[in-house]
Amino acid sequence: MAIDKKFVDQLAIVTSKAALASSYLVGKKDKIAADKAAVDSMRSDLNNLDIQGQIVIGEGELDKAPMLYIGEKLGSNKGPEFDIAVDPLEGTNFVANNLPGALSVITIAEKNNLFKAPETYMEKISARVNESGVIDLDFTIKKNINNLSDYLNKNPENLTACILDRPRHKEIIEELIKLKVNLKLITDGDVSGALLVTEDKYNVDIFLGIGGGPEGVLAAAALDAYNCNFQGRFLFETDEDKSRASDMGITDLKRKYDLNEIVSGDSIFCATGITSGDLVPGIKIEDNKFTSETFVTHKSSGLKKVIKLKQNI
Ligand code: VTB
Repeated sequence: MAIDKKFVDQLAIVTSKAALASSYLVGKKDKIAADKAAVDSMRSDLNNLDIQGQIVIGEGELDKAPMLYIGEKLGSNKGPEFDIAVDPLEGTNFVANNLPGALSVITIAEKNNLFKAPETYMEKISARVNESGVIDLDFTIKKNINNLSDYLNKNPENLTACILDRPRHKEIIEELIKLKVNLKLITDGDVSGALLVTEDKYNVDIFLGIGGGPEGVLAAAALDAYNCNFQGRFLFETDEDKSRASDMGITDLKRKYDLNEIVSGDSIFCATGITSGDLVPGIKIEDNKFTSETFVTHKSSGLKKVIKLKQNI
């Protein structure tokens, strides 16, 4: 069943207000306070919606996170049942250090349609490709680039790959340089990184590398609305990761998931800019009003746009 479009506007207000709350802490060098401001705002606003929501991706387990913990029920307990994934402040470093690209993010899907991702790393790949077999986590970097180059009818020299700038990506980055692919190295924020493949204007053809698993699930819903390809494979390294995975019912720890195994059915994605970044501009405050810009998608209605709102503080 389709999710009512009214929730797009309601959720864009929720992420806008969380972004505003966090924006007061831009440049204060305090990641925890910036995150807490966004979490508190998001939680109280989600509780005011007429939904029966449950957090499937949040701030962690109950013993570690007092709010927006996995399993927490949200909403007035009237209305449709939703799985909710949140990253109230995606890019805590960006807010703490007053750098571009911080977002406040929510994804919702109908109950039991969002993957309950553990908080581990995930190997990811995405591109604006509408058929399978072009990009694949099991292909070499060379094969992915050559396939994409054929598919998009662009030489590798004219392709741009976005990847988190981390030592763990040394080999991938060296291979991309060898293939003459242009790099877009990001210091953080791979929800935005993955979404830069959605439109030509962002000038990114492929996103790849290892980032957070929860961030992968959040981005998957928006990529689904754009009919982009995405694959993710969780990396369970420690014994604790492995036992958490089995508690969540994951038996094959090396399994590669396609987009529609991560998010299925209808979904809504909202990401409001806190500091201005590639995807959306940040919060602007003037007198007693604030302006927010939110990247939204709604799978069933085909909605994909940036919603600009001016609200009273
Ligand atoms: C990843 C990425 C996020 O933090 O989780 C990253 O998905 C942490 O990676 O978007 P490292 O452990 O390598 O620093 C973000 O960049 C921001 O939360």
